[in-house]
Amino acid sequence: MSAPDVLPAWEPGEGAARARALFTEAFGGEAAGVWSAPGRVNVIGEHTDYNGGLALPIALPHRTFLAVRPREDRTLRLVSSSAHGAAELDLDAVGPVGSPAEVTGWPAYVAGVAWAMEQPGGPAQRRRLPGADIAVVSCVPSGGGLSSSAALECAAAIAWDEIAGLGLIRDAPDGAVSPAEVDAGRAVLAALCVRAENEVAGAPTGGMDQAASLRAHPGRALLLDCRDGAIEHVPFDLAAASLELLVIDTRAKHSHVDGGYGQRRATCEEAVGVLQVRDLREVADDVAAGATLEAVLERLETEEQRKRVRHVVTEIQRVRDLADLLRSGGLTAGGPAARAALAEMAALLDDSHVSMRDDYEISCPELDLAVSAAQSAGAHGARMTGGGFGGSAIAVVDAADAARVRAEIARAFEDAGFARPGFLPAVAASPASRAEESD
Ligand code: GAF
Repeated sequence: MSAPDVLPAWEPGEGAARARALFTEAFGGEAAGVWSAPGRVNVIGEHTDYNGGLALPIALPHRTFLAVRPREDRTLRLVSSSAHGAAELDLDAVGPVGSPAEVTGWPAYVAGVAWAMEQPGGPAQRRRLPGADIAVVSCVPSGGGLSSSAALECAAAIAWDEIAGLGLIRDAPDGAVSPAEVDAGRAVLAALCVRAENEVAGAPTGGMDQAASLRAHPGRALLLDCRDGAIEHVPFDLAAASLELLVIDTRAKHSHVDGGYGQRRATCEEAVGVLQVRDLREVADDVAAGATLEAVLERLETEEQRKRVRHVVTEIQRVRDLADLLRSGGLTAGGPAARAALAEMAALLDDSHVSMRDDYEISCPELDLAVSAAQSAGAHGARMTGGGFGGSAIAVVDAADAARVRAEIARAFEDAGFARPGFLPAVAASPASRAEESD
């Protein structure tokens, strides 16, 4: 067997240089600037976002770069280095799914952001955005469950913010972890990107991915309260505990425009109606305060509702538990305390996978194999991550052992006759920003 496919993030400066080169080749002349946004990997808290719950993603070092030059008119010309190709559209002819101005395919993620910004109440409602020529390059695997769509939207959002002088992106004082006045503008842009994805691209997703891409902080996981949008940056430095977060792209493709994601969301909404609660977060909070989950489940009408609710409620608690563990610093305490913390983290990740496989029913053979092969190879916990039905899994491994674990997972995939998986070394990286030549 040849060496496993490791998919590193681009070197500093490489993404911006590639985007500028593609821009010049496609449009001639120079881009006015390059803006970039990361993909994300969720550490824990899956399908909790649209239930008002908690999630704990990190921004990946893998980013999407947009080289942009504003235009005098309202034309949007897009070119991508991937197989997605090129597109040209008119910003005055962009509308929601089902309208005569529906936009299909990947351009919807870029044009949709402009559309959302110009809607009533949006930051560009009065001063409409200029058209633009945009060249897109990315090292976020597409269809890998690592939010390549959110990276595209968020990079477009910060580019338009600066080009049109909307003033939502502000610099943080050096070293400060996302002061409220800086985060507020980013939260507004994240909400606009969600609107673009839901209404123009037609994917009924929650808001975790856009929050991670715009509001994350390096070296921290983003504890996101999806009910009120509050965030906390929780320390997430596995290297300090000689650990590594391995992301395994199973290469089983997924899409949230397909029905499975929307069906899960609809069943949660049904359950909310039956239970007469504001959202499933309310149930999770009641259970955390001492109510019995079984008693709640008995009130539901179908076994499907029971399984989906059990996943969401227990998953929200797992997010709380993992955030507590990370805050406690137990992983780096050394000796028995560190071993206990590691065992607790492993149990939370493993339980999360079982819950998604058996109760939420969003796993697939490739994801299950990635998880079981990682566990057999000695991982300290593994789970599928993201929306499911394909995409990626994560495993926490001893850093010194990462190459062996990758090889064992790759061998298991080969033995099963699956496509070769890709492996992404993941650390908690920076949120969306203007890309300097060194980024
Ligand atoms: C996808 C969605 F886009 C997110 O909003 C979230 O629901 C996730 O699946 C599951 O946790 O990434």
